[in-house]
Amino acid sequence: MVSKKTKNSKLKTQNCCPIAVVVGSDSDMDVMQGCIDTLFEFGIKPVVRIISAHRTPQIAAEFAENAAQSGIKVIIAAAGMAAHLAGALAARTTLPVIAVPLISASGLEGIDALLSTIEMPPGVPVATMAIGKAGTKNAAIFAVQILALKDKKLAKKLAEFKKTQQQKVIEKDSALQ
Ligand code: C2R
Repeated sequence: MVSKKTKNSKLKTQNCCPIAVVVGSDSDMDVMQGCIDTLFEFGIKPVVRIISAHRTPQIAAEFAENAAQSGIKVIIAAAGMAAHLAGALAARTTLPVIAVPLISASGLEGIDALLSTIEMPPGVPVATMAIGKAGTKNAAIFAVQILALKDKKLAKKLAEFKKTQQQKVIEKDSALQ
């Protein structure tokens, strides 16, 4: 029998944290903070996990298999080097998976991560963003865009974000004239 407490905490999880940010290593956290900060700007506190398809394959599998049930709607996965994390998660869930290829201290400046992330076989798509910092921010915005399809408040925030972004460029251009 499910106790009232367990039932309530399950419900709580289901209602919170629609976005998960998964990194392959703690060494990815600095750059991925950009993604987390952008989500915060939209009022979203993500679930943040360090999980590796290579080093913790069992945990990666369990995370992906249980993600939808625990209320997650979009997974952002970021890794450097031979970045199989996003693909491995996508293999075990029907949730959309957004990937950010990262530049690792060793490796090939992110090209290694980009190619191992983007070249998914047909049937297991992964939405791959740009390498590094730009990709971390775009992953957050793209995830918000997915959620905004069913969330009018988020859709409004996205429209405001675009407007502000446009305004900033116009102001910089004016300052040059
Ligand atoms: P360490 O700094 O921990 O040695 O990791 C991580 O994302 C990191 O960029 C070096 C790099 O290895 C990456 N990594 C992967 C995976 N797990 C860790 N690409 C994976 O499962 O794909």
